[in-house]
Amino acid sequence: MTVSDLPIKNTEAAIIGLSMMQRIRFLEEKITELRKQQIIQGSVHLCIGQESIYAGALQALRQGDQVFSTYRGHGWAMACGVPPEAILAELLGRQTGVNQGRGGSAYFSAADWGFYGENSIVGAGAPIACGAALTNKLTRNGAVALTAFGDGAMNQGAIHEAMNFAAYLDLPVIFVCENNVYSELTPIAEMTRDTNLFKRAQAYGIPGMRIDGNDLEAVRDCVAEQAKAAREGKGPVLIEMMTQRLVGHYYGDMQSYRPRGELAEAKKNEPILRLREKLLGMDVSATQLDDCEADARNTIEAAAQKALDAPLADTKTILEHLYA
Ligand SMILES: Cc1ncc(C[n+]2csc(CCOP(=O)(O)OP(=O)(O)O)c2C)c(N)n1
Ligand SMILES: [Mg+2]
Repeated sequence: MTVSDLPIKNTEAAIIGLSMMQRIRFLEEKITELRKQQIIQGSVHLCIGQESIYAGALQALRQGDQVFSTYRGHGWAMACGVPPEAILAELLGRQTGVNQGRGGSAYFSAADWGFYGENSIVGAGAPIACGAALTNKLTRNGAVALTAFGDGAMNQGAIHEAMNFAAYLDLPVIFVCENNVYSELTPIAEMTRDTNLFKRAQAYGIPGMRIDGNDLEAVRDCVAEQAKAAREGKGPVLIEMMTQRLVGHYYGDMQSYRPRGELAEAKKNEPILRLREKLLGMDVSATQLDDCEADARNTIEAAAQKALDAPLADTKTILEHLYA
Protein backbone atom coordinates (compact mmCIF):
# COMPACT_ATOMS: atom_id res chain seq x y z
CA MET A 1 0.00 0.00 0.00
CA THR A 2 1.44 3.39 -0.89
CA VAL A 3 0.63 6.01 1.68
CA SER A 4 1.72 9.60 1.98
CA ASP A 5 3.08 9.78 5.47
CA LEU A 6 1.48 12.41 7.64
CA PRO A 7 2.20 15.15 8.44
CA ILE A 8 2.90 16.56 5.02
CA LYS A 9 2.50 20.10 3.77
CA ASN A 10 -1.09 20.64 2.67
CA THR A 11 -0.26 21.78 -0.85
CA GLU A 12 2.07 18.86 -1.40
CA ALA A 13 -0.48 16.36 -0.13
CA ALA A 14 -3.18 17.95 -2.27
CA ILE A 15 -1.05 17.71 -5.43
CA ILE A 16 -0.24 14.06 -4.69
CA GLY A 17 -3.95 13.48 -4.12
CA LEU A 18 -4.93 15.27 -7.32
CA SER A 19 -2.46 13.17 -9.25
CA MET A 20 -3.92 9.96 -7.82
CA MET A 21 -7.47 11.11 -8.63
CA GLN A 22 -6.44 11.82 -12.22
CA ARG A 23 -4.84 8.39 -12.55
CA ILE A 24 -8.05 6.81 -11.33
CA ARG A 25 -10.14 8.94 -13.70
CA PHE A 26 -7.94 8.10 -16.71
CA LEU A 27 -7.92 4.43 -15.75
CA GLU A 28 -11.73 4.40 -15.70
CA GLU A 29 -11.88 6.25 -19.03
CA LYS A 30 -9.45 3.75 -20.57
CA ILE A 31 -11.59 0.89 -19.24
CA THR A 32 -14.66 2.53 -20.81
CA GLU A 33 -12.87 2.76 -24.15
CA LEU A 34 -11.72 -0.88 -24.02
CA ARG A 35 -15.18 -2.03 -22.94
CA LYS A 36 -16.79 -0.11 -25.80
CA GLN A 37 -14.48 -1.91 -28.22
CA GLN A 38 -15.44 -5.18 -26.48
CA ILE A 39 -11.79 -5.87 -25.76
CA ILE A 40 -12.83 -5.88 -22.11
CA GLN A 41 -15.94 -8.01 -21.79
CA GLY A 42 -18.72 -8.34 -19.26
CA SER A 43 -20.00 -5.98 -16.64
CA VAL A 44 -17.92 -3.03 -15.41
CA HIS A 45 -18.85 -0.56 -12.67
CA LEU A 46 -16.95 2.71 -12.78
CA CYS A 47 -16.19 5.16 -9.99
CA ILE A 48 -15.86 8.33 -12.09
CA GLY A 49 -16.79 11.28 -9.84
CA GLN A 50 -15.98 9.51 -6.55
CA GLU A 51 -12.16 9.56 -6.80
CA SER A 52 -11.48 11.85 -3.82
CA ILE A 53 -12.82 9.18 -1.45
CA TYR A 54 -10.14 6.69 -2.46
CA ALA A 55 -7.25 9.13 -2.83
CA GLY A 56 -8.14 10.90 0.44
CA ALA A 57 -8.69 7.77 2.53
CA LEU A 58 -5.44 6.16 1.41
CA GLN A 59 -3.48 9.28 2.36
CA ALA A 60 -4.65 8.63 5.90
CA LEU A 61 -4.09 4.88 6.12
CA ARG A 62 -0.83 3.09 6.83
CA GLN A 63 1.07 0.17 5.42
CA GLY A 64 -0.53 -2.98 6.83
CA ASP A 65 -4.08 -1.59 6.92
CA GLN A 66 -6.68 -3.54 4.95
CA VAL A 67 -9.17 -2.23 2.40
CA PHE A 68 -12.35 -4.04 1.31
CA SER A 69 -14.44 -2.55 -1.48
CA THR A 70 -17.44 -3.32 -3.65
CA TYR A 71 -17.55 -4.16 -7.37
CA ARG A 72 -16.93 -0.39 -7.91
CA GLY A 73 -13.41 -0.97 -6.66
CA HIS A 74 -10.85 0.00 -9.32
CA GLY A 75 -10.25 3.35 -7.62
CA TRP A 76 -9.67 1.78 -4.21
CA ALA A 77 -7.14 -0.61 -5.74
CA MET A 78 -5.28 2.21 -7.49
CA ALA A 79 -5.18 4.32 -4.33
CA CYS A 80 -3.78 1.30 -2.45
CA GLY A 81 -0.91 1.34 -4.92
CA VAL A 82 -1.81 -1.59 -7.16
CA PRO A 83 -0.03 -0.92 -10.50
CA PRO A 84 -2.51 0.16 -13.20
CA GLU A 85 -1.04 -2.32 -15.71
CA ALA A 86 -1.89 -5.18 -13.31
CA ILE A 87 -5.47 -3.88 -12.89
CA LEU A 88 -5.97 -3.44 -16.63
CA ALA A 89 -4.41 -6.84 -17.36
CA GLU A 90 -6.85 -8.36 -14.88
CA LEU A 91 -9.84 -6.83 -16.66
CA LEU A 92 -8.39 -7.95 -19.99
CA GLY A 93 -8.06 -11.56 -18.81
CA ARG A 94 -4.27 -11.51 -19.10
CA GLN A 95 -1.78 -13.71 -17.27
CA THR A 96 -0.19 -10.58 -15.80
CA GLY A 97 -3.42 -9.50 -14.11
CA VAL A 98 -3.41 -9.29 -10.31
CA ASN A 99 -5.36 -12.56 -10.19
CA GLN A 100 -4.12 -13.90 -13.55
CA GLY A 101 -7.39 -12.81 -15.14
CA ARG A 102 -9.62 -14.83 -12.81
CA GLY A 103 -11.17 -11.96 -10.86
CA GLY A 104 -12.06 -9.57 -13.66
CA SER A 105 -13.51 -6.12 -13.06
CA ALA A 106 -15.75 -6.93 -10.11
CA TYR A 107 -13.89 -9.58 -8.15
CA PHE A 108 -10.19 -8.91 -8.02
CA SER A 109 -7.98 -8.59 -5.00
CA ALA A 110 -4.36 -7.63 -4.40
CA ALA A 111 -3.52 -8.33 -0.77
CA ASP A 112 0.18 -7.50 -1.28
CA TRP A 113 -0.93 -3.88 -1.58
CA GLY A 114 -3.45 -4.02 1.25
CA PHE A 115 -6.36 -4.35 -1.17
CA TYR A 116 -8.26 -7.34 0.14
CA GLY A 117 -10.71 -7.27 -2.66
CA GLU A 118 -13.90 -6.34 -4.32
CA ASN A 119 -17.21 -8.05 -3.76
CA SER A 120 -20.27 -8.17 -5.99
CA ILE A 121 -22.61 -9.26 -3.24
CA VAL A 122 -23.94 -5.97 -1.89
CA GLY A 123 -22.84 -5.52 1.74
CA ALA A 124 -20.72 -8.67 1.85
CA GLY A 125 -17.38 -6.90 2.30
CA ALA A 126 -18.28 -5.58 5.76
CA PRO A 127 -18.38 -8.88 7.69
CA ILE A 128 -15.12 -9.93 6.01
CA ALA A 129 -13.51 -6.68 7.16
CA CYS A 130 -14.70 -7.50 10.68
CA GLY A 131 -12.78 -10.78 10.44
CA ALA A 132 -9.62 -8.92 9.45
CA ALA A 133 -10.19 -6.40 12.26
CA LEU A 134 -10.65 -9.19 14.78
CA THR A 135 -7.24 -10.53 13.74
CA ASN A 136 -5.81 -7.03 14.11
CA LYS A 137 -7.21 -6.79 17.61
CA LEU A 138 -6.12 -10.26 18.73
CA THR A 139 -2.61 -9.98 17.31
CA ARG A 140 -2.28 -6.30 18.33
CA ASN A 141 -0.70 -5.49 14.98
CA GLY A 142 -2.02 -1.91 15.08
CA ALA A 143 -3.79 -2.21 11.72
CA VAL A 144 -7.26 -0.99 10.84
CA ALA A 145 -9.67 -2.47 8.30
CA LEU A 146 -11.61 -0.11 6.05
CA THR A 147 -14.72 -1.42 4.36
CA ALA A 148 -16.52 0.63 1.72
CA PHE A 149 -20.06 0.14 0.47
CA GLY A 150 -22.83 2.20 -1.07
CA ASP A 151 -25.94 3.94 0.23
CA GLY A 152 -28.06 1.05 -1.05
CA ALA A 153 -25.94 -1.41 0.92
CA MET A 154 -26.92 0.40 4.13
CA ASN A 155 -30.21 -1.51 3.90
CA GLN A 156 -28.54 -4.91 3.77
CA GLY A 157 -28.64 -7.11 6.86
CA ALA A 158 -24.95 -7.96 6.56
CA ILE A 159 -24.01 -4.31 7.07
CA HIS A 160 -26.07 -4.09 10.26
CA GLU A 161 -24.66 -7.35 11.58
CA ALA A 162 -21.11 -6.20 10.84
CA MET A 163 -21.60 -2.84 12.58
CA ASN A 164 -23.15 -4.45 15.63
CA PHE A 165 -20.41 -7.08 15.85
CA ALA A 166 -17.60 -4.54 15.39
CA ALA A 167 -19.17 -2.16 17.91
CA TYR A 168 -19.63 -4.79 20.60
CA LEU A 169 -16.05 -6.04 20.24
CA ASP A 170 -14.49 -2.57 19.75
CA LEU A 171 -12.97 -3.73 16.49
CA PRO A 172 -10.76 -1.35 14.48
CA VAL A 173 -13.09 -1.01 11.49
CA ILE A 174 -13.79 2.11 9.48
CA PHE A 175 -17.17 1.71 7.77
CA VAL A 176 -17.24 4.03 4.76
CA CYS A 177 -20.60 4.60 3.10
CA GLU A 178 -20.01 6.08 -0.36
CA ASN A 179 -23.35 7.83 -0.67
CA ASN A 180 -23.78 8.55 -4.39
CA VAL A 181 -27.55 8.76 -3.76
CA TYR A 182 -28.42 5.86 -6.06
CA SER A 183 -28.75 2.16 -5.48
CA GLU A 184 -28.42 0.91 -9.03
CA LEU A 185 -31.24 2.89 -10.69
CA THR A 186 -33.22 3.79 -7.54
CA PRO A 187 -32.67 7.04 -5.58
CA ILE A 188 -31.93 6.49 -1.90
CA ALA A 189 -34.77 8.90 -1.07
CA GLU A 190 -37.22 6.33 -2.52
CA MET A 191 -35.85 3.53 -0.39
CA THR A 192 -35.65 4.84 3.12
CA ARG A 193 -37.48 7.36 5.29
CA ASP A 194 -34.45 9.07 6.82
CA THR A 195 -31.67 9.62 4.28
CA ASN A 196 -29.21 10.81 6.94
CA LEU A 197 -27.56 7.42 6.88
CA PHE A 198 -24.77 8.33 9.31
CA LYS A 199 -27.37 8.63 12.08
CA ARG A 200 -27.73 4.85 12.12
CA ALA A 201 -24.35 4.64 13.89
CA GLN A 202 -26.09 5.85 17.03
CA ALA A 203 -28.09 2.64 17.15
CA TYR A 204 -24.85 0.68 17.54
CA GLY A 205 -23.32 3.09 20.04
CA ILE A 206 -20.54 4.15 17.69
CA PRO A 207 -19.62 7.54 16.24
CA GLY A 208 -21.25 8.42 12.93
CA MET A 209 -20.59 11.42 10.73
CA ARG A 210 -21.36 12.80 7.30
CA ILE A 211 -18.66 14.54 5.30
CA ASP A 212 -18.22 16.00 1.84
CA GLY A 213 -16.78 13.04 -0.05
CA ASN A 214 -15.83 15.28 -2.98
CA ASP A 215 -13.32 17.11 -0.80
CA LEU A 216 -10.02 15.23 -0.75
CA GLU A 217 -8.75 16.96 2.37
CA ALA A 218 -11.99 16.50 4.30
CA VAL A 219 -11.83 12.78 3.54
CA ARG A 220 -8.17 12.49 4.48
CA ASP A 221 -8.53 14.40 7.74
CA CYS A 222 -11.62 12.51 8.82
CA VAL A 223 -10.17 9.08 8.04
CA ALA A 224 -6.87 10.02 9.73
CA GLU A 225 -8.67 11.02 12.92
CA GLN A 226 -10.91 7.98 12.95
CA ALA A 227 -8.07 5.57 12.11
CA LYS A 228 -6.11 6.98 15.05
CA ALA A 229 -9.07 6.38 17.35
CA ALA A 230 -9.52 2.84 16.02
CA ARG A 231 -5.82 2.08 16.58
CA GLU A 232 -6.20 3.31 20.16
CA GLY A 233 -8.87 0.66 20.74
CA LYS A 234 -11.86 2.99 20.59
CA GLY A 235 -13.72 0.73 18.17
CA PRO A 236 -15.44 1.28 14.83
CA VAL A 237 -16.93 4.33 13.15
CA LEU A 238 -19.37 5.00 10.34
CA ILE A 239 -18.38 7.75 7.91
CA GLU A 240 -20.97 8.71 5.33
CA MET A 241 -19.20 10.37 2.40
CA MET A 242 -21.51 12.35 0.12
CA THR A 243 -20.58 12.04 -3.53
CA GLN A 244 -22.03 11.32 -6.97
CA ARG A 245 -21.15 9.11 -9.87
CA LEU A 246 -20.79 10.97 -13.14
CA VAL A 247 -21.50 7.82 -15.15
CA GLY A 248 -24.07 5.05 -15.11
CA HIS A 249 -24.34 2.34 -12.47
CA TYR A 250 -22.63 0.00 -14.94
CA TYR A 251 -21.23 0.41 -18.42
CA GLY A 252 -24.21 0.72 -20.78
CA ASP A 253 -26.62 2.21 -18.22
CA MET A 254 -28.63 4.84 -20.12
CA GLN A 255 -29.39 6.73 -16.87
CA SER A 256 -32.89 7.70 -17.99
CA TYR A 257 -33.89 7.66 -14.30
CA ARG A 258 -31.76 10.74 -13.62
CA PRO A 259 -33.67 14.02 -13.42
CA ARG A 260 -32.79 16.52 -16.12
CA GLY A 261 -29.94 18.80 -15.07
CA GLU A 262 -28.73 16.59 -12.23
CA LEU A 263 -25.60 15.45 -14.01
CA ALA A 264 -24.67 18.96 -15.14
CA GLU A 265 -25.01 20.14 -11.56
CA ALA A 266 -22.92 17.23 -10.26
CA LYS A 267 -20.16 18.03 -12.74
CA LYS A 268 -19.77 21.49 -11.19
CA ASN A 269 -19.01 19.85 -7.85
CA GLU A 270 -16.81 17.01 -9.02
CA PRO A 271 -13.63 16.42 -7.00
CA ILE A 272 -10.89 16.80 -9.63
CA LEU A 273 -12.14 20.12 -10.94
CA ARG A 274 -12.70 21.39 -7.41
CA LEU A 275 -9.23 20.52 -6.19
CA ARG A 276 -7.59 21.94 -9.28
CA GLU A 277 -9.39 25.25 -8.75
CA LYS A 278 -8.47 25.26 -5.10
CA LEU A 279 -4.78 24.67 -5.88
CA LEU A 280 -4.76 27.43 -8.48
CA GLY A 281 -6.09 29.71 -5.75
CA MET A 282 -3.21 28.61 -3.53
CA ASP A 283 -0.72 29.88 -6.11
CA VAL A 284 0.16 26.54 -7.64
CA SER A 285 0.82 27.22 -11.33
CA ALA A 286 -1.46 25.95 -14.08
CA THR A 287 1.64 24.58 -15.84
CA GLN A 288 2.52 22.42 -12.85
CA LEU A 289 -1.01 21.05 -12.73
CA ASP A 290 -1.10 20.48 -16.49
CA ASP A 291 2.20 18.57 -16.27
CA CYS A 292 0.79 16.50 -13.43
CA GLU A 293 -2.29 15.68 -15.52
CA ALA A 294 -0.20 14.79 -18.59
CA ASP A 295 1.94 12.52 -16.44
CA ALA A 296 -1.16 10.73 -15.11
CA ARG A 297 -2.52 10.30 -18.64
CA ASN A 298 0.79 8.94 -19.95
CA THR A 299 1.06 6.50 -17.03
CA ILE A 300 -2.35 5.02 -17.85
CA GLU A 301 -1.69 4.91 -21.62
CA ALA A 302 1.60 3.07 -21.03
CA ALA A 303 -0.08 0.71 -18.54
CA ALA A 304 -2.82 -0.12 -21.05
CA GLN A 305 -0.31 -0.87 -23.77
CA LYS A 306 1.64 -3.13 -21.42
CA ALA A 307 -1.53 -4.97 -20.41
CA LEU A 308 -2.70 -5.39 -24.00
CA ASP A 309 0.70 -6.78 -25.01
CA ALA A 310 0.61 -9.42 -22.25
CA PRO A 311 -0.46 -13.00 -23.05
CA LEU A 312 -4.02 -14.10 -22.36
CA ALA A 313 -4.51 -16.28 -19.29
CA ASP A 314 -3.76 -19.92 -20.05
CA THR A 315 -7.04 -21.87 -20.07
CA LYS A 316 -5.13 -25.03 -19.01
CA THR A 317 -4.69 -23.43 -15.57
CA ILE A 318 -8.43 -22.86 -15.11
CA LEU A 319 -8.71 -25.37 -12.27
CA GLU A 320 -5.86 -23.84 -10.29
CA HIS A 321 -6.78 -21.80 -7.19
CA LEU A 322 -10.14 -23.54 -6.88
CA TYR A 323 -11.05 -24.57 -3.33
CA ALA A 324 -14.36 -26.39 -3.37
C1 LIG B 1 -27.09 -9.05 -2.05
C2 LIG B 1 -27.30 -8.35 -3.36
N1 LIG B 1 -28.52 -7.82 -3.65
C3 LIG B 1 -28.69 -7.19 -4.82
C4 LIG B 1 -27.69 -7.08 -5.74
C5 LIG B 1 -27.91 -6.34 -7.07
N2 LIG B 1 -27.22 -5.03 -7.01
C6 LIG B 1 -26.00 -4.86 -7.54
S1 LIG B 1 -25.42 -3.32 -7.29
C7 LIG B 1 -26.81 -2.85 -6.46
C8 LIG B 1 -26.96 -1.45 -5.94
C9 LIG B 1 -26.09 -1.12 -4.80
O1 LIG B 1 -26.13 0.27 -4.59
P1 LIG B 1 -25.17 0.97 -3.58
O2 LIG B 1 -24.99 0.11 -2.40
O3 LIG B 1 -25.65 2.34 -3.36
O4 LIG B 1 -23.75 1.00 -4.34
P2 LIG B 1 -23.34 1.78 -5.67
O5 LIG B 1 -23.59 0.84 -6.81
O6 LIG B 1 -24.14 3.01 -5.74
O7 LIG B 1 -21.89 2.04 -5.52
C10 LIG B 1 -27.72 -3.91 -6.38
C11 LIG B 1 -29.03 -3.82 -5.73
C12 LIG B 1 -26.45 -7.67 -5.41
N3 LIG B 1 -25.40 -7.61 -6.24
N4 LIG B 1 -26.26 -8.27 -4.21
MG1 LIG C 1 -25.11 4.11 -4.30
